[in-house]
Amino acid sequence: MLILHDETTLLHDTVELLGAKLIPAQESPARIKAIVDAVKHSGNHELRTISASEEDQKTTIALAKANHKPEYIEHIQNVFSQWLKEGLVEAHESVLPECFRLQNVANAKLRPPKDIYARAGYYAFDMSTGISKNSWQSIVASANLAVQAALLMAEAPTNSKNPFQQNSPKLKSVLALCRPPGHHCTGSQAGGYCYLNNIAITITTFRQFTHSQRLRRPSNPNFASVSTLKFAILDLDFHHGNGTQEQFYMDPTVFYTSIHGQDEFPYYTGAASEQGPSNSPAFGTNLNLPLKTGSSFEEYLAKLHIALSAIQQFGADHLLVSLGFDTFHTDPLGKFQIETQDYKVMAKTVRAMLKNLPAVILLEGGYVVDRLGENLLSFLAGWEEAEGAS
Ligand code: SP5
Ligand code: ZN
Repeated sequence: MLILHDETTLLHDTVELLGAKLIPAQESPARIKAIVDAVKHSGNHELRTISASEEDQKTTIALAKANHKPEYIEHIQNVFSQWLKEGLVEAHESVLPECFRLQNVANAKLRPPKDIYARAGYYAFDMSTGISKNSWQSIVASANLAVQAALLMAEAPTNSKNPFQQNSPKLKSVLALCRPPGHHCTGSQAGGYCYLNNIAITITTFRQFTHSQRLRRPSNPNFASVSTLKFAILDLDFHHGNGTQEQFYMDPTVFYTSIHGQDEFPYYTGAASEQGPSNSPAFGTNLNLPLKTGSSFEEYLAKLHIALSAIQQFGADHLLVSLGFDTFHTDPLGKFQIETQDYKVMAKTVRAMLKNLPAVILLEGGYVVDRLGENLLSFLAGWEEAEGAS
């Protein structure tokens, strides 16, 4: 498997309020280090370590604006230095919110508070999503990995007349080691360790690329057929991807399905009744499969089959996987009975049922640092077994 990584994703280092304790965030740089070490040690995969150029960063931020409000992006980018300047935070500390959005009957239209200290609460929905000195660099590097993954897939030779390209095998799948993760943040609120929605940015990149290609080469017959791309998102993180669901809830061209802990974080979303807006073409393009905490892998697989059949029925052009390892049986934030060897079966099941769909896999959660490497390798072994080595 081609695996994309950027060392800048390791800079983000923050705190979270868990229960009543302020602790170093469980979403830590050590997670990625552990995965990278395991991948290198295995020798079975192509690890490509990249570094976002200034141009890449600009492009990524421009693409992110299709999914996030510009003032939210500006806030995430600048709040740390603003707080530092005002003496509200020290260089080694993190911005954390104090007072959240409060919808009220007298003032139906919400506006960001003037107070810079209070504004952190306007642009967040929890206290697991601190912003440290270098967070912004990691956030952009993470989203850029998603952008680069999409570009690689979009550029993979298809029916090219170029003989050199015809000989190179078509890229079927790519994994991006995104950190911080993305599936919880909405268009204007960070949460659940997420700041920019990497999956949404991948989809924007595919669309943008296809669009610009069409403009540049309007006579190319291939582009007419891909101009209305359909995407399927399979969310395998233990938590419901509320942010991703929200981004595409009204969009009939994007199918979102998630298997997640029932009544777990983020608590207010993830019910099976959330199927898309009724009386709309997008109705039925959202499929939530909540699973009771403590469920076995067999129970998980039954839900996975439902998700995969639904994706087959939808008929997507691209598969996007939100991959979390917080489904692991000892995860501090997850509560399923899934073990290392099960990830192989899980991935094989996915790839066997969706064999021909070009796939972008993005890392989300997973907090048992010293088991992350073997869990990922197990997943990749199953994926590649079903895909057939190439
Ligand atoms: C990407 C991802 O996996 N984000 C998950 C963030 C979950 N954070 C909140 C978990 C709340 C757990 N509550 C524990 C209460 C004290 N034991
Ligand atoms: Zn999670």
